[in-house]
Amino acid sequence: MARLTLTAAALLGLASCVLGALQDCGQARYDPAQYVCWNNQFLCPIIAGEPLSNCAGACYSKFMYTCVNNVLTLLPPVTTPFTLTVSNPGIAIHGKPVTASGQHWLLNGQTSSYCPSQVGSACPPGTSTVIAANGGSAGMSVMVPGGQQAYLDPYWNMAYTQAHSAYIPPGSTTTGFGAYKGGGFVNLNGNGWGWVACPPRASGGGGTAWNLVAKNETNASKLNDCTAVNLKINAVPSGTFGAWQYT
Ligand SMILES: *[C@@H]1O[C@H](CO)[C@@H](O)[C@H](O)[C@H]1NC(C)=O
Ligand SMILES: CC(=O)N[C@H]1CO[C@H](CO)[C@@H](O)[C@@H]1O
Repeated sequence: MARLTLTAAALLGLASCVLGALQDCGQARYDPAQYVCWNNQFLCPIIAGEPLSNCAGACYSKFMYTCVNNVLTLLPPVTTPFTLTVSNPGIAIHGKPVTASGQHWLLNGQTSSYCPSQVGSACPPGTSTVIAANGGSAGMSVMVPGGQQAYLDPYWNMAYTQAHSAYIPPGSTTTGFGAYKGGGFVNLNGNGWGWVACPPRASGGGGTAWNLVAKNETNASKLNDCTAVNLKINAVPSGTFGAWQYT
């Protein structure tokens, strides 16, 4: 009997503890770890660490939209080159840069670039990864003739072409990227599953760089150890080149 009573008390304690974590939003109860309540009326989910904003009852991401006179409005396209930083306050690489290396965009890595000796001091520093976007496509902001196009490779990692080559593997995706002024770099392919950051593998030769993958319906279940992130656009002046070429 004493034992039963204890168990009941423990269960009650547990129940009130779980309920205690919930909060009220008007008539609804919600978990503040997963939702934000606007005006004690509207619930919006927290996605990639961003509590979505509310525009007259519609939830939106500030990486893509703004709210003008209660109308949800797409941010304008960014017209200058930009760098990107990871945004998700819940993970260690929040605020760290997207870095070009090995013909891929990595997160929190070292930018890899090359400057031919005959160009020498005319080369940009090559230490930061500068990107440019236009009309749904994107490329590296480089001086090398022909440029370096950016694309989603067949595994939905962000990649870029080698200098002096236009080769892109079959099955890659070269369009469908949104780059929003004051917002983010968004993958509009595959129904908006967004970007994920995958931590370095212990067996992957060390290093602090995380991998960037575009999530979609097919690969979502294989990306369980990865965390949703936004890529924040940091505009740089028109005409800024990040490197002669990225390697
Ligand atoms: C999702 O990504 C995988 C690569 O990870 C790709 O093979 C597949 O075609 C993509 N699915 C869609 C619907 O685009
Ligand atoms: C079906 C498919 O291509 N799945 C891929 C999803 O993404 C992970 C991580 O990059 C790959 O390992 C899977 O092969």
